[in-house]
Amino acid sequence: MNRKLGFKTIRYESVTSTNEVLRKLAEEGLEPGTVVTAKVQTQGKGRMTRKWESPEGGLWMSVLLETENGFDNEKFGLLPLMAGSSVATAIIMEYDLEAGVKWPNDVLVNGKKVCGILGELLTVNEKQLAIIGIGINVNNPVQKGYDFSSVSTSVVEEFGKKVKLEVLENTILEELNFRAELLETKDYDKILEDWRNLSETLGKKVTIHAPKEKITGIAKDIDENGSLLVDTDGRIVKVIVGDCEHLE
Ligand code: BT5
Repeated sequence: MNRKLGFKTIRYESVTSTNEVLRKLAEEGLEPGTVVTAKVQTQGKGRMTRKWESPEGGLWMSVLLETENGFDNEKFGLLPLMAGSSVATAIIMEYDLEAGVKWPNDVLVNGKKVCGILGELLTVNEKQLAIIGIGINVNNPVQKGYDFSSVSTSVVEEFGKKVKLEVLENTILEELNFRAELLETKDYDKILEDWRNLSETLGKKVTIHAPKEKITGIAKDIDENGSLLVDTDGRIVKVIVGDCEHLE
């Protein structure tokens, strides 16, 4: 990694999506390590063309990541995991809240989704880059008024008062830099172990809503590429993509 993530930050009032803006800028030659933030996103993106609600008060940011020796495509699944661990750790450090990670791309506080992560790959001048999009409900309450309200939360609703977005952003970037170094040095085991320690999914009964099937069983572990290993009556099924529903 040539530059530290966050060595430069471009701040916008309002954009469609920080991931989209960062992708455009990256295609025009923006230096890896740059971060894009926006106060509001009008077309925030979730996975699989879903919408991500992004009103003022949340932390909406995207980070352009490059690895010196090229990014190993197989390890793409580690990006949301390392971003999730970074966010959960930052929330614990700053606010002492009960934060943890849910496979594959969520951060929970007190069991509810506070943050979603969207990792994307792109190639610029034959170089593989990755965009890590991080969306956190911070000073924007979400426990009323949305169709996802019953399963989501925000920092302000859990912590009881408004917090400074820059403080959270800086701590997340420090945490993300630490894990990006591990990615660079191919210290994948440490990335996995760190995620396991913060995991709220492992050991639970889950239903995975995969693109073509539904799988129910006990979430046993993650493999070396971040796929979830689910024990369905003694048979281990590997899940690469899907939504995970905690049943307990
Ligand atoms: C995610 O997708 O959780 C990835 C979200 C990534 C958002 C960041 S913000 C910065 C960057 N720029 C972008 O455009 N995106 C990234 P997924 O797991 O598919 O979850 C999407 C689902 O979460 C939606 O279908 C809703 O049900 C729910 N949802 C939408 N907005 C939410 C919010 N603000 N808080 C909690 N849940 C939300």
